[in-house]
Amino acid sequence: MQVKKIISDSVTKALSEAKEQYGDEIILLESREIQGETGLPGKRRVQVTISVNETPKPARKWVPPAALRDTPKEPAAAAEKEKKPDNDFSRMVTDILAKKPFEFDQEKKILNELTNLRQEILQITRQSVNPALADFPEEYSPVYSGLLEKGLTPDVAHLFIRRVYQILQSVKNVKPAEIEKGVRNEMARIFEPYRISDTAGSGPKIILLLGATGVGKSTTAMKLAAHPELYGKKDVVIISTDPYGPSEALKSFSKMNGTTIYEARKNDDIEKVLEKFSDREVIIVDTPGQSPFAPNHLKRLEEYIQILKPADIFLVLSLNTDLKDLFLTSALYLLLKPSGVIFTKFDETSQPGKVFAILDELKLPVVACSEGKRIFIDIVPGQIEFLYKKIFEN
Ligand SMILES: Nc1nc2c(ncn2[C@@H]2O[C@H](COP(=O)(O)OP(=O)(O)O)[C@@H](O)[C@H]2O)c(=O)[nH]1
Ligand SMILES: [Mg+2]
Repeated sequence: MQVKKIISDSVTKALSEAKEQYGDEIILLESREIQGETGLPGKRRVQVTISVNETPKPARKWVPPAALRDTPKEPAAAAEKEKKPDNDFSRMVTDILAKKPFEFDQEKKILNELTNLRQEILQITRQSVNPALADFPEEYSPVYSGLLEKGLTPDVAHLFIRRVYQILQSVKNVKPAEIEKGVRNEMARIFEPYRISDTAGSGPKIILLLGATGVGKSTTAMKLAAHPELYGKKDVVIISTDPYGPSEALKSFSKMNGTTIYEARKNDDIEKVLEKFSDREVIIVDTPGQSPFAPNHLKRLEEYIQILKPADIFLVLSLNTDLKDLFLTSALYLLLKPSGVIFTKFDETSQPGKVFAILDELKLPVVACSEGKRIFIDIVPGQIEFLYKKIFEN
């Protein structure tokens, strides 16, 4: 990414010029009025700072290393097997279960939860979209169908409607609004907002962000550091552990917001963090993007956890991900015992109701919900009202 500045008569004009020049992928980092740029006193001009995605270089065709080129060919079937990634998540979870020792109670509990989770995943996969409607009356069906359309899984939607029916069954001619109100109450029972604790006096509070590549961890780190109801009023340092160094977006955020960004690519650098920033209030550690299934990824993160002993570990989940993958990713990251969850990319899903299926499984409090790229705007602290809006209002 690169940072560019564009001057024009208005923010809208500057942004449309920017889009013309750099395409739709631009991110607005800052806008401000400037004076005197045209030499005409009093003429109002606006300068926008944007970050721009560099055009991706065309991928080079992969050529096997010389040493391998002349080796005799493997039988076709074996070669095919070698190539295929193991995507069978049931097998993957089984593998994790097999690898982890059952020595500690806590570990055991998590692994048992994983086993249950696996059953749940299988159930969801098998479930046809033909719900068992028989055990609530017809007038509940429109609300039930509405929930399915918004991405609630049939079992969670069914659970909500069943409970509402139990409460309202003595009411004659129950209105959709009453059913909806009941469903809202049920949603609030599953959705636990994370409470930001006071950090005063007890040394820096260390927060580690976990999540798959591209889910929005770095963006979330900035959003957490900027939002006044999250950590915006605290003295925050963001630790970038990305092997490629902090992104341009992080650097310009640092300039704009005054937040310190510290680069820690190796474990040695991580060890220095505690000493170097012992006087700060909050240290947000942005972990490197990698597939959660990559070998050693969890091990690496475990090392960070051992060194930093974070007070909080927040799992970042992007809602534009398929529900099965969300479950599987969450199952893996559960091994690192997260203490809260952050949902991103609400603006990129038509199925926000997925959140309830995940929360029903993870039982983690919601720290924040994110719905766009704009650091200072597109985040709200975990509040059920945000979900009500997404599900019941268009
Ligand atoms: N639409 C949308 N984009 C987001 C959101 N959060 C992050 N992004 C974008 O997703 C991309 C990857 O984000 P990044 O923070 O680098 O992900 P990371 O790999 O997890 O650190 C960037 O282009 C972000 O601007 C969000 O809530 N909505
Ligand atoms: Mg990142």
